[in-house]
Amino acid sequence: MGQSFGLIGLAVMGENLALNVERNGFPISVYNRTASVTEKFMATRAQGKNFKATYTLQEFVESLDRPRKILIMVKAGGPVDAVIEQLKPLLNEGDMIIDGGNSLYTDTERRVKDIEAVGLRFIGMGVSGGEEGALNGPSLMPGGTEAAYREIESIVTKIAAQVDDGPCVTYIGPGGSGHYVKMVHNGIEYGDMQLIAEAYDILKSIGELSAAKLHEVFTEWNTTDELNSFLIEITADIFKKIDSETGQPLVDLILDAAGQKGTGRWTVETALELGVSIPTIIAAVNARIISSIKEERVAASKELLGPSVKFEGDANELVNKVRDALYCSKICSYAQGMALLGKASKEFGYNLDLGETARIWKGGCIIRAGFLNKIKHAYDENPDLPNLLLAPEFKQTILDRQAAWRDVVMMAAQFGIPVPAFSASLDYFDSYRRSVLPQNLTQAQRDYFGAHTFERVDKPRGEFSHADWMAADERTLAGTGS
Ligand code: NBP
Repeated sequence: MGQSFGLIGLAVMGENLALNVERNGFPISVYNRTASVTEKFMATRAQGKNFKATYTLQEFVESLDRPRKILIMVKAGGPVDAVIEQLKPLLNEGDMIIDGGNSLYTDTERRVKDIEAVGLRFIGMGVSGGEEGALNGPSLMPGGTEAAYREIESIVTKIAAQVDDGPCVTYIGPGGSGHYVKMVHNGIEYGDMQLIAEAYDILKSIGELSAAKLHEVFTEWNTTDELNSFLIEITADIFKKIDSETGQPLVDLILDAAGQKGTGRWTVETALELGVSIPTIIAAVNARIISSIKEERVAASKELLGPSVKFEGDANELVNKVRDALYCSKICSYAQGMALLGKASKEFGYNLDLGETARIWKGGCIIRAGFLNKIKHAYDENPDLPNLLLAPEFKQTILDRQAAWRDVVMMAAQFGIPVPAFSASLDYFDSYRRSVLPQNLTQAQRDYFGAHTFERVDKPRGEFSHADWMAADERTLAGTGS
């Protein structure tokens, strides 16, 4: 008997997932390109456990029971293709490769086709939860051929995070759907993080709340049904961390320049390609981009002065308004992410179950939150829901709190504090709820300069008109003047 599972790539994620698989009773072989990494792992965290270390891919493959199940956790992009190409000649029909990295979904589509064409099987599996999730139970988003998924179901349901209504894993759908859903999950994560950052900025820069007070506020928010979540919890923790060198709150010493890696940008790109509006997530990616030009901002801050206003309101009232604005904005952000998944599902034939998608994010992953129960419930009640804003769970809440949300966005503008994701969310809400938008004028301009034609409100949809905008007939303003 060989090992029932194999894992390639012993960096942060691979090492912790390997320990998780072993702890759940599956004998596992491991391989890493650089042998010293494997040696170190075996001498430390893997010591005394049911691991087989291998030092060539040949040895690795031969150590596994057939059909083989091999999880690769290497850097996304070229390294994944490199490992697949090296593995392919060593494998037998029916063997399965699972890519657990943050691969671009179009790469996964290609790999599923290429690999299945030679009689092997391939699963593209999004893994969320970072180091801690990988070790103790991540949220897993596997996509590919369903029969292939069923063969690893008993393993992935054990290693995933467990919540009240089951393990945080489900068969997502065909092709690159698992990585698509993981990408949008990360886009939503960008949105959540930016919204929290803006709430912090308003409370600190307008309300002048200290780190200790911010710790209290976020701790209290984390007890609420609406905001209770991993990200609010770690934010509360962050505010209480004191730097041992200086005695100051550590958060105040951290440089305000954030990076943005593949998945946030990819979410924006796919949304633009599919024509789905995700302004909050776009704002979150943009906010990181502008934060990264720190030196330029410091120079500009000396020349471009904003308003000089002093806050004279009640700090507790401000805290409550910001909480409401955060929650309303968060609903809008998820509405955008879920709308994107809905459109991709139709466009790419993924046949996604949006309620089940929300359920598997309830544990293990970075966006885990009590709030996801409401989303699951909304889709269980109406799988064809056009937008989360219309779900009974969210509609009344937003209507009840919109005044506070508007106050916060107005106040931020008065004080010169940027709140790109709060205001993008509010714009999304106002655009979605208005039956008339000014794009009649846009269409008129397009027809004027480019003869693009337009539809009319007094004629059936699909019937296109064109006007001769330059002709001065009696119906133009100039013609009706006298
Ligand atoms: P990294 O993304 O840093 O990748 C390092 C691993 O890739 C090492 O094992 C390295 O081997 C291996 N590797 C590289 Br680089 N090029 C290779 C090649 N040509 N052939 C074989 N192996 C190669 O690791 P990670 O942070 O553990 O992430 C793994 C995947 O999981 C990534 O796709 C990542 O985006 C995703 N992910 C990460 C997190 C997180 O919190 N870190 C969360 C969720 C998903 P070596 O030791 O020989 O250099």
